[in-house]
Amino acid sequence: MRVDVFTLFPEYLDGPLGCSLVGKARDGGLLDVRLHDPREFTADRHRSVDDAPFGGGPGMVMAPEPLFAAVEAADPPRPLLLLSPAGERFDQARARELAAGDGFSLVCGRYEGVDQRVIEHLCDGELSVGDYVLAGGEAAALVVIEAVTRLVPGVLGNDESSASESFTHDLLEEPQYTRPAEFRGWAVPEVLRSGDHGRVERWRRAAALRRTQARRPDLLAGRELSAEEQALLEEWPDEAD
Ligand code: JF5
Repeated sequence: MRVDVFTLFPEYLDGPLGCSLVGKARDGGLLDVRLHDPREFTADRHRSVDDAPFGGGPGMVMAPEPLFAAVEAADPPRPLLLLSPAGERFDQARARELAAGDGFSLVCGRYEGVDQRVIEHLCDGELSVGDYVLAGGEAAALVVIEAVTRLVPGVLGNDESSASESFTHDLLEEPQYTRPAEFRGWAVPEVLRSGDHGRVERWRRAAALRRTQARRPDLLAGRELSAEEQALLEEWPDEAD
């Protein structure tokens, strides 16, 4: 998987992209991340990457020339996506789509915005990681890269562990516990220590379902609970949290 990132602050991304799961995927040759700085494609004495908006108003707009030049020099994998609050929401389904290809690229917006011709004639689309405004697209790019990387085949030690997780079956995760069985008087649910694997699995599914109903009903909206799911909720009526 190749991921090219166009950013005025490559040093902002260097640290996080060298750590943890993403760093290991890069070291293992499963992920090839390339950072490109549009400032290196400026021609003027001041190396300007932004300019005042036509029509007036506060702030600066990222100019098209350095971004076009950086992208044309890199010939990056497509789709080329701009991170911006105006984009389509990035979610697990989008992460799966990007992980299924062999690469994609990200443009990190900065300042008050990006010249519209970059959006219309250079990028293939716009992605948002949520309804808030960041100082720039860099933190959003990290979100996208990490969510996609963990779905790349071979990246997780256990190929099942990403697939078996909640968002793949559109439920939240059930609560998790480890030792000790009792901590400061708070006991781990008895069923998890029962050794009855069938009962444990049913408890987990009931707990995931209850938690999703309580916290994220939007994830269940538009679908009926199956007869089996209704039976699970009746088997464990008190697992709401
Ligand atoms: C940005 C103009 C880009 O703020 C974001 C963002 C929020 N959700 N997803 C991305 O990106 C930076 C700010 C202003 C363009």
